[in-house]
Amino acid sequence: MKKIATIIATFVLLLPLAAQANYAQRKDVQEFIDQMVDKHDFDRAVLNQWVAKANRLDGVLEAIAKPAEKTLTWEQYRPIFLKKKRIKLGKEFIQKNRVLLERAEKETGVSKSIIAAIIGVETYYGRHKGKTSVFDSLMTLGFDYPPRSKFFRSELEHFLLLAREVDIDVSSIKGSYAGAMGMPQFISSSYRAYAVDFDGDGKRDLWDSTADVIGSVANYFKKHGWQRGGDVVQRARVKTSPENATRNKLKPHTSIADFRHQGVITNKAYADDVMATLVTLEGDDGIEHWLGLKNFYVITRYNHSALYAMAVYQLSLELEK
Ligand SMILES: [Ca+2]
Repeated sequence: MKKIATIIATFVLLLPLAAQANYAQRKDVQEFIDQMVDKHDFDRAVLNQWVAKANRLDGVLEAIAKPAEKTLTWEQYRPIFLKKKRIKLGKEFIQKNRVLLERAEKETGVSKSIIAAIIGVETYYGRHKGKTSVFDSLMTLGFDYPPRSKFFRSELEHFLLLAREVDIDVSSIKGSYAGAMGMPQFISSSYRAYAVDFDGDGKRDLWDSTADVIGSVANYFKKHGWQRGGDVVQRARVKTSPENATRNKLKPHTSIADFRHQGVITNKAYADDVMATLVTLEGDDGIEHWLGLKNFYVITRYNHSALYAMAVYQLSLELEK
């Protein structure tokens, strides 16, 4: 998603090394506070109290520097998510929540198994929602991680607004090292934009309402262009090395007809003008080629990684068996 990778928290041991950072004394922090007061009418004294207590989390800075999907091959990444236990629990999750999943599927076109697979990959179906203080991690990344400080300061702004909107306590909310929250690991901007109240209790609760989580994941995909019944990927054979096929670009950029001319063939026939991208992965049996279609791209809006999208898709297939 515009949401940051969160899955690595599931297999990287994150030591919550905390350091008092004196954020309240910093000019850039005070400028941020000015903005929250001027733009959103926050109470300056309350903001100052919060930032004075914020910790810089060195473990967060270490984790952000090496996300798993950037360092692992498909061969290493796949077994993490296609584990027997994750498949078994996913089938149970679908069984238990069938009515909700079917309603979401009917309303949005996003299949039960894809919704369940996302929740399974993100948090083991709600079992691992993250243990890092979201406020501390967003302060750390917003003010002590220059490469993405603009993005994380914006997420911090969204987080404070979200806390006010859904009435949660800023200091007690836990999430991933990158500030993703709840069963579906939505970052704050996504929570505000895409979370829905699917059980009709008047609240959007992605921590404890499985209904809201299911409705929100489906809504996220729908809003990002999910095509009902559309393919995600198709295995491809590559006769010669295609010249123009930029590998592992997430967005479909070349038509099926152009791929065919470049020697990229699939067993399934698609219309000539369907757009795709070529995904090349290092699998158990060597190099694998796949054509990624529109729905592949939509999955990568949740996490900008070809490996992530493949893992979600393949888990969804297992959940259908
Ligand atoms: Ca609700």
